[in-house]
Amino acid sequence: NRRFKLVVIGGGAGGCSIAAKFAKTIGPKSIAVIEPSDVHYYQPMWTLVGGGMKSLADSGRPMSSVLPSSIEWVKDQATEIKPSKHTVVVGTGSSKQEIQYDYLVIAVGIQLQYEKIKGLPQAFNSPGVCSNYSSLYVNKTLQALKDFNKGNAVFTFPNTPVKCAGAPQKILYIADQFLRKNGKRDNAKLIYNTSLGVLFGVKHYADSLWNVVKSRDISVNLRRNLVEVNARNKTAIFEDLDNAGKLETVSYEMLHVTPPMGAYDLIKKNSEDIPDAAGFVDVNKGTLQHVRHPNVFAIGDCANLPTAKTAAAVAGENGILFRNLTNVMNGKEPELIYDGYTSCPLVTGYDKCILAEFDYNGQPLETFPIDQSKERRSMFLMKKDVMPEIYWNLMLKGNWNGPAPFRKLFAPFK
Ligand code: FAD
Ligand code: UQ1
Repeated sequence: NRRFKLVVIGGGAGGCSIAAKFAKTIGPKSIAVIEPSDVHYYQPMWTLVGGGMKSLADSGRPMSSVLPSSIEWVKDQATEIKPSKHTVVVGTGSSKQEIQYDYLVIAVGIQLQYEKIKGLPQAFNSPGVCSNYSSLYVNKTLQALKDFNKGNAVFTFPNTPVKCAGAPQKILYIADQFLRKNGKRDNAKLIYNTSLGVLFGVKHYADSLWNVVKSRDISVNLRRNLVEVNARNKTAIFEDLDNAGKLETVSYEMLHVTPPMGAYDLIKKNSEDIPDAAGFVDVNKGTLQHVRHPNVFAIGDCANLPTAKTAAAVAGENGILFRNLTNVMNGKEPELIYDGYTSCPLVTGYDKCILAEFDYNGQPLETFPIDQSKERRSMFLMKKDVMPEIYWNLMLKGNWNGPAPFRKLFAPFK
């Protein structure tokens, strides 16, 4: 059995950046990161991979190259958290081991649940069915666009919490532009079926997106939830969430699936007293500290923070968690309060983007002194070329707490 001052579960956006911050203060030897994957993916790039603007290889780096050097990398899955014993169980069967912590940061992200839709994941073996949400299926998106001749291109949004709530419709707009460029748009009907009752949760941006939808001749159906994919006859079956039991069958030439998502069993089932009723880590919305276990914090998609789950939110949470946990390590109380900052670069084509940024109250919290609800090339270039640099070179090294300093800098020009 081994003991570390700080154990971090997950080496994704949140885990990696938090480990990097603490490596500089408490020293790398006091830190263990539990992470089974060989590759760390910058998932926000997958929207661009699906549209053929970047490659899957561009989005990944070896995990060993992004975790801070000299920390202990436990290359396995965490399978149980025992907060009363300050212990994380790692692995199963004969490879099972226990790791003890003084302080714990949970950063495991959110689980994709394709299997909750009848016919998936098997239908991914058939042409036309794709999903930007997984490294396994993202390359099928560009292929489906290239293969498209005529018919329906259908895009879905599930009836669960998701990460990056804008991504399901970014690929819709990219597909529209791809088909126009290739002279196939007249033969295509673009359909966006979303479980939500709105196009986007923040009205300021939803208004703009409705204009995009109208000007591009896209059909949007609200409150439609994908329940089955029948690859043999190329149909997708949706339930009408406002008419229980009513199903609609839509034939597709291309189908982009955003999978249902949910808390990992590690949190939901296998870690006593860690989850809330919905299965996410039960933390204080302001301090990110667990509401019952003061030496446990969570960051990112696995936390029950009522904001849109994004890497931008992780950036905003980063500095808050670091300061507050540092205080706790020093026998003090948490002091910084997270405002729910999150951002979603709503890519609407091959050269434009609406940069949504907002807080817990759904109030726009924009960085730049321009109207970000407009489609802009500058914001597209920011998303495509600047954000990856910020992510790899600053954020994962513990040096990016989100754009708040720039917002303050630009405030006088608003
Ligand atoms: P992740 O980065 O997903 O990392 C979780 C890590 O935990 C993984 O490495 C995983 O292997 C590990 N893990 C899981 N279970 C265990 C376990 N039991 N034990 C140990 N380790 C475990 N965000 C934006 O800000 N802007 C965007 O434009 C954007 N676009 C997106 C587009 C797509 C298609 C997708 C899929 C996501 C997008 N996001 C975007 C969201 C962003 O990628 C996530 O919100 C962000 O990665 C969350 O960070 P995280 O650390 O919580 O989880
Ligand atoms: C951001 O900070 C961030 O985290 C690294 C993202 O994730 C990829 C984003 O998409 C965005 C938009 C931000 C916010 C940054 C700026 C400069 C507005």
